[in-house]
Amino acid sequence: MVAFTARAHTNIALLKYWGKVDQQLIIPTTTSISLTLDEFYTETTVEFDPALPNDQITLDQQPLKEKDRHKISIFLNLIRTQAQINTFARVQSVNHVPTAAGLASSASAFAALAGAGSAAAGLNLSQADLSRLARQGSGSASRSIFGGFVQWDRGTDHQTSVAHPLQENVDWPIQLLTVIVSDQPKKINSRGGMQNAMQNSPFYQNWVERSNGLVKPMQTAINQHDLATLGTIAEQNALEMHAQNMVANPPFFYLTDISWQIINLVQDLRQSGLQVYATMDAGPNVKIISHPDDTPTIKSALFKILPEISIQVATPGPGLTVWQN
Ligand code: 2P0
Repeated sequence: MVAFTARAHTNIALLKYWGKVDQQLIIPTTTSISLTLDEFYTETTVEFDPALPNDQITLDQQPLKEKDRHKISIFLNLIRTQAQINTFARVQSVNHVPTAAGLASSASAFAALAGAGSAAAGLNLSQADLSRLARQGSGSASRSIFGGFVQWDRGTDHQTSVAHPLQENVDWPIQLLTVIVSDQPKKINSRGGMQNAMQNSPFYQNWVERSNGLVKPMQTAINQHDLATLGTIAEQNALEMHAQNMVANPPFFYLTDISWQIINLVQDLRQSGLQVYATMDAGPNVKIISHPDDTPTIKSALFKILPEISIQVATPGPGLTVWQN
């Protein structure tokens, strides 16, 4: 059969997804909003081949570990069922997400796999159907089908839990500076962390209501190119997500003392008049939402307190592209 390749970019949530109503289908408790990033992406080639005795999967030219291979095969089963085929696939994936950046690669990985896998199986899926498919691999992947600002509606079932673009071409100045605090694999993965917060934080339901209440204000900020409001809402939502983890049982923390130093610096810079806002995901790295013109000021302030720190600049990026090899 014919091989197809797909490229999908990572995204960073401005309103977070942090909990599932349905573990199997990955239906979230909240509607989330993200920005797809230009600099970081995954490219994946898939070919179904009747001669293969099992799925053969490599990431960056290395065979995958059994656990990860199993996860990909289960995802390929979704495609095989839909395409009514039972052949195994050769999957070659290359991550252009620097491991040191600690940026989520599961979003770009499953979005690219959905794109290349479905095309290689002969399916001609709409972007919405690709988002529904990618969601079942990893929730945040549903958003990486689209470029720019993207909203994943929590929905109530497989059909309604789907992402759509809010603003595909972002023609106003906004960027994310990722400050790399650690390149070590996280101790608590997102899947386990969000489950613990959901089941054990006494304030979880309140977080869900507050987060869903921020969807409209965030949409308005995006429509109005209002960096200050967008950043304020994103920072508040991120801190509230981390607060759920701190009060879970057992409590757990993704943020380290260095993360807090950076968050404090962001607040100080804001006091001095800069439009800078922090957002943090399931790890210690801090992403600074800012205006590109302020990069030199932010960098020099960061280097003053953390001379060794590494910083990656990321700008708004495109949605999924798929091509035949
Ligand atoms: C997000 N994160 O909205 C949130 C904020 C991390 C913190 O989506 O279990 O890898 O595979 O659906 O998508 C990371 O979680 O989790 C994530 P699964 P996923 O970006």
